[in-house]
Order: sequence, then C-alpha cells, then structure tokens
Amino acid sequence: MAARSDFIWFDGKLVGWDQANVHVMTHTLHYGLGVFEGIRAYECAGGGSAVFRLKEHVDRLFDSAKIVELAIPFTREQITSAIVETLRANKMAAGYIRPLVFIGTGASMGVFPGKNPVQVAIATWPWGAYLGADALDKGIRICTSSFTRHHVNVMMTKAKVCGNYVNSVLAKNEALADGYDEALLLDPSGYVAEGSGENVFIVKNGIIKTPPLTAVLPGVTRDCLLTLARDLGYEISEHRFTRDEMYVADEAFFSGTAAEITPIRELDRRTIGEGHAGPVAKSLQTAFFKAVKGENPKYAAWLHRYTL
Ligand code: PPE
Repeated sequence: MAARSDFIWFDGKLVGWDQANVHVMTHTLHYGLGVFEGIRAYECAGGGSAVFRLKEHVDRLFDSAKIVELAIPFTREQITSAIVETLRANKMAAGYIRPLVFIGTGASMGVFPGKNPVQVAIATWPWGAYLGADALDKGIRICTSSFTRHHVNVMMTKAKVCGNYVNSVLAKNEALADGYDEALLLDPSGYVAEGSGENVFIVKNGIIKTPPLTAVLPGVTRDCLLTLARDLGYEISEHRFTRDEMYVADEAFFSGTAAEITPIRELDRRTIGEGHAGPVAKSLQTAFFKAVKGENPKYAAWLHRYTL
C-alpha cells in the first residue's frame, strides 16, 4: 500500500498530493520543532466509517502545540472538519491520518523562530498492519535499545514533537539492522518506557501492567486498552517496571494507533510466555477491533462517524 492519496489539506484548502510542498528553508526542517498526530479511520459494521477517537487526537495535537508554544492558526473545530474533509476528498472509508503543524519560512533563520508562520497540513493514506501482516497474530521480536528515551526536561515527552522522533528513528533503525522488528526504549532511570512508536504493556499473574504516563506519550490506544481491560474485569497496575520483569512476564504487547495491539513474543532473545499472542492480548485485540468498527455500542462515543 503506497503512502499516497489524491489530496492534502494544506493551510486551509485541499491541494493535490504533489502540490503540497514547502521551501528548504522551512524552520521545522532545520530544527525539528513541529507537532503531529497519527489517527486511524475504520469502516464500520452496518455501513459508514468512523475516525477513531478523533476528539482525543485533536485535543492532543493542541496540547502538544501548547507545550512547545506553537500557535495553531485554526480552531479545534476547523481541524476536526478538515480531517473528515480530507478523508472524503480522498475517498477513504478507512486509513491513516497525519496532521502536521510546523514552522514555515519567514524573515528569521536561526534557532529563534521569530514571526515565521505556523502552518498546518493533513495527509491521509492507506496503512495496513504497522509491524507486518503476521504481527497482530504471531507477535514480534524486539530488543532493548542502546538509545535511552528522553529525559522529561530534555524533550517534552507528553507532546508529539517532530524532533522527539529522532530518538525513535535511531532506535528503530538499530533494531531492524540487528534483525529485530521493533525497539524497546528504557527511560533515563533504566525502567521500561515505550517502543519507538508504541506504548507497552505486560501481563503477570493476570495483572496488566503499563508504565505510568510520567515520561511517555499519553497514548490514545493505551487509554482505550485500560478502559477495555477494566470493563473486562482485569486488574491494572500503572507502575514502572524493569526489562527483566518483562523477560519473565506471561505476556507483553505494544499499543498504538499505527501498531494497534501487537503482541511481543520475544525480548532480547528471551521468549515471553508461550511465544505467541496470549489470552489477555487476544481478548483486548478482539474488544479493540469491535470498538473501532462500531460493533460494541458501549464505546459508540469513541467514534466520529462519516460517510463518503
Ligand atoms: N508512544 C510513541 C512514542 C508513539 O509515537 C505513539 C504513536 C504511541 C506511544 C501510541 O500513541 P497512540 O497512537 O495515541 O496510541 N505513534 C504514532 C506514529 C507511528 C509512526 O511510525 O509514525 C502512531 O501510532 O500513529
């Protein structure tokens, strides 16, 4: 599936995919201060489509911008309707949505962005299983990264900042070059933080554990899984844990908009649990995919419905 579609919403209007260009002196291209989102839309049972947790993603985009002091020149309502408008223009009943807020070119160059304009683009494209077609079922092999996740006063970990992802790209490249599917990043104190683009969970003796939000991205999928898990009657612990605790977990999995719920079958060559998707991961996957497709009315509020 090509990362491409017909139109991109760019500073208030739809332009052709090939026309959505910027100058090489774009401030964010040099210094990395921009913010973005990753959102998915799914086709629903019984017709129509829905953007999953659109409000939470738009809110996080504005939170990210606030954290790094970027003034988005559009309202939340304008961004929300622009996302649906872009999906419709691209005739996409399902797919991935990428809003990007960045600092453009202007009188200033140098670290200080001055009065350079803040620009917004929204792209959509088809995106299948993030970590490979088999990953959702069979699970993936991961390694502890040699790169540490950001210290909270080095980068703003609660904001989805473009520049934060240099750390993710380095970790991902290293993991793939070493023959793994994904990287696990530890926080500066050495505790498990998150994947290069996912939150992480383990299961031990029936208790679902995930690191607290202190130093990781507040994942929308993470929030969904905690709600679904509570509703399914699981006990949850949001406390930090170590990589060796993960080695001896009964199950482990990643969560993310792109990754959805991807089981982890191996960490640093140690097989986790039975070495495939465990019962908790499977039950959460089933509940999650029912929710995103509108098959469970209990979670109807998570869906922003649209038709083409
Ligand atoms: N942590 C990180 C570092 C992260 O990038 C993501 C999303 C998450 C956690 C999970 O957040 P959420 O999607 O709200 O559940 N990563 C996005 C970008 C992936 C990419 O390769 O680009 C995503 O999943 O859309």
